[in-house]
Amino acid sequence: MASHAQNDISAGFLHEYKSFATDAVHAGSEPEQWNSLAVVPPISLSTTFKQHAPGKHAGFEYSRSGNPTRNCLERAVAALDGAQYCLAVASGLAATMTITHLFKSGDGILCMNDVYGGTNRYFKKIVAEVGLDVSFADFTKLEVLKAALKPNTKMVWIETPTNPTMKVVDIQACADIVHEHNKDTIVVVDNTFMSAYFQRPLALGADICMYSATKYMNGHSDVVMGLISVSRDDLYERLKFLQNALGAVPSPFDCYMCNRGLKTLHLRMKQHFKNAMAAAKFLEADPRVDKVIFPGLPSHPQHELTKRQSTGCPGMITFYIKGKLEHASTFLSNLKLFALAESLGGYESLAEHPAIMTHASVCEEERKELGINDTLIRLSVGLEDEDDIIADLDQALNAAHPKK
Ligand code: P1T
Repeated sequence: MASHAQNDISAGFLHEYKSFATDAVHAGSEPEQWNSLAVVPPISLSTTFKQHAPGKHAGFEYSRSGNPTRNCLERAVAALDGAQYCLAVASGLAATMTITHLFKSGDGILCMNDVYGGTNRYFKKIVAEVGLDVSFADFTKLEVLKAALKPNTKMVWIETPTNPTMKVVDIQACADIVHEHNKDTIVVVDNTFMSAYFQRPLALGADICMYSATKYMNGHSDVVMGLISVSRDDLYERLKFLQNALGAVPSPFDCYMCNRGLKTLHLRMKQHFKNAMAAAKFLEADPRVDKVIFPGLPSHPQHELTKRQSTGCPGMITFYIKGKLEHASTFLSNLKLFALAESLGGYESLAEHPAIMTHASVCEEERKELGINDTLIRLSVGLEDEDDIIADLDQALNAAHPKK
């Protein structure tokens, strides 16, 4: 794929996926699907659908198994992921749960060692307890992944960039290794941080791409949802069965909202990238900061890989503030524009303390190993003016480290 011109922050990254903006605006929302020719998909609240004769219906029976508004969203996301199919579920964790129900007791699940705290908790405290063989490894080292694969490994779970330490995993290289080990082992990529705009895991050899759509895909911090994209017919059929049989489905209203959010995904992500790049450069040059981790910076250990497999970077930055917990706390308590809150990927800037907040459920020893310590701060850089974002970071750093 071609690269961008050198003066653009996207220089060297993959080129934007073809017709992405057009698909974001139109895919799944064709007016011709409605008798009314509604240009904006209606919110279809009916839980049930009339049948002409038993088993003879117009495509919908009962809203858990299928809903017209959900159908619009699912078709839109499939187009944006370059996938054949998508399934919407009630949350990111509901997507993780639905996918994990493809497997049974005794099957092996191998997960990237740094993942969202709730994913770690689900695999360790629920999946492992019901007899699946759960293990974790650092996939940034391909030889570690290779050594960790076992004869019973049925699913490999990649998150990239990882939450919160922003490690970047080579999706294509991992998929090749896993499928060489066993072509039937399912490679899943949690694409929450990147969104469909910046990364297409299915094109890089993954079998399933999933999201917490609560983040960038919806983008407005007003919906909790999960999405699962897939192109293999057999996997889709089984996951569709599970979507209905497990029942963790989203409401039609939330589907409408998420679909609405998708219309501007490309515009939002470009601005997140621009603002985050400016904030990351500011933090990296600041003596009150020990280290900045942002895959868009040349200092990131997998910067070149990020450019090879992504079209850009989202608004996620983590950094280590100089000092101790009290400095991180003072910084976070003094932010004015950034809200101190969990979650990410909305239009508004958020900041949080992973060790105390999003990753509190990860055991202390593991957190230490991963670098989730008292001075680690995670930012979700929003869509405000770049100068205001930087001014807020600067004044909060001043509060933590007053000039003598
Ligand atoms: O919150 P939910 O929609 O269930 O999604 C879970 C989830 C899955 N994967 C990733 C990479 C995530 O970041 C999350 C949720 N994360 C947060 C709430 C957070 O603040 O990191």
